[in-house]
Amino acid sequence: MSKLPKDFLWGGAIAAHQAEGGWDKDGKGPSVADVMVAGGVKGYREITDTVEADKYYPNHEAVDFYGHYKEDVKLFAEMGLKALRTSINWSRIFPMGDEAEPNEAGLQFYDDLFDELIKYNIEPVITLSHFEIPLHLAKEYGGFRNRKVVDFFVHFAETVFKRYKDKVKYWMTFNEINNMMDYESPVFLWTNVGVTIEEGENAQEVMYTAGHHALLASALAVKKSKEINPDFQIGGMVAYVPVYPLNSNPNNVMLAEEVMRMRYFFPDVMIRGYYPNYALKLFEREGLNIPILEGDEAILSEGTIDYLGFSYYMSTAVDVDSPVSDVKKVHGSVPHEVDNPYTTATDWGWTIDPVGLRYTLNRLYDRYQIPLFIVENGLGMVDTVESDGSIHDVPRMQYLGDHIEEIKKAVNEDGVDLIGYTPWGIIDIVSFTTGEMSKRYGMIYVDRDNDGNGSLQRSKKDSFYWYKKVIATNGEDL
Ligand code: BGP
Repeated sequence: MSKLPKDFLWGGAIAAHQAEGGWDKDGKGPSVADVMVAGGVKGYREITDTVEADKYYPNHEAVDFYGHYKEDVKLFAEMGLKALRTSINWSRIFPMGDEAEPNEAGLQFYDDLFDELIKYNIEPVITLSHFEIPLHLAKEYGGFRNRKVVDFFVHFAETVFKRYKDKVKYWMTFNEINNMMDYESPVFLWTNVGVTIEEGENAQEVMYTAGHHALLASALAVKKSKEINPDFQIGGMVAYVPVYPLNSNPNNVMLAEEVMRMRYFFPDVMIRGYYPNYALKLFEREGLNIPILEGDEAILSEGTIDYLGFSYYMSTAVDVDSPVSDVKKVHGSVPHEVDNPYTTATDWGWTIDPVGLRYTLNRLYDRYQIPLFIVENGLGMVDTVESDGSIHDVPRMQYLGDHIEEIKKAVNEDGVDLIGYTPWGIIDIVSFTTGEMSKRYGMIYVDRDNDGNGSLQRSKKDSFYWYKKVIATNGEDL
């Protein structure tokens, strides 16, 4: 079987708020992530709107990538990474979010990080907003429900595009921009667009309003980027959880298609440059008053993205004959969601479905015909440190190997145009949904527990050596 392209970007992914720590260091302001306490083992974390002295906030120190980045980048280079995906912590650059002038110390940190990566020929792949909106923008402006925040985002984007125009080629605007469509789970609206729903508000209308403003912000940032460096590649990023009909009942096939709009709506607008009819019909049917102003359509059509990044962890299934479940499954409340008897699941209930990744690559490439980038995929699991310090994370290597096999089929047999693969949590970091450290994704172990105890010492898991070999053989030796 033919190999993956020789310039395939094998990498790893983290996010500022889950890795850096230094939450208030060198002028950084609080972000929406800094007021989220842990949710307890396998529990969804709660959001508060301030930092309370007697509570533990996992993201405040995280795994101190802020202080350890040189050591960590050296380890990434030893693995042979060709790319590292991370985010620029917005509130490190603009502590309140609405300032005119940026925080130079924040800009300097990312200059130093990118220089370290480039020293080892590791391509930075940078997300502008990975759940790190300045807390001030959320509390004082209401986040992206307020159109003013569009301008603050574009100012942030322009500032970092100009500062790093010769160091960063690949960018993404909003991480998992579609998470907000699960607006019944406060954590997703809060982290995606800094929005909370007030008593008596129409949550769907607020969500689509904030979503429209985020789409405008993304499009304006894309257009601005090309004025700064026409070689920039600006992507969007969506959480993609394919929805299967449980059986061949045509009503299940149609239900799955309708639920898939939770994955398609945002990329449809970001790639095609206009609202799909199914959304306009929904607004009309539900009487949603979305502030799409004169000139917005031109903004959207002139700021379409160059590639689509996406996260893939799991798939799910629906059956119209099962009750409409109001139990929140992960990554999106799906009506009539049922377990798929043909897939297994992780200890956190995320289904394990490698074939679903090939299916996803085909669905997205057929729909959009633009380059794709798998910027998150991985297995959250509990790792055991043996008495000799070794960590035999066989399930993680199995999971990743099975998914890479499907990636190779999608590229070599189906002809999907795929830029690269950056498995999530290349180093152990704080879980986004639960705030735990025990839900580990990394190939590098970090001595840190759910309560913030530990030396932060890094050590290599078996998967560190395994992935090094995978990259060296361009995915041939799994
Ligand atoms: C995605 C986020 C990532 C990451 C991942 C794993 O939704 O984009 O930030 O956290 O989920 O989720 P968790 O860390 O909760 O296991």
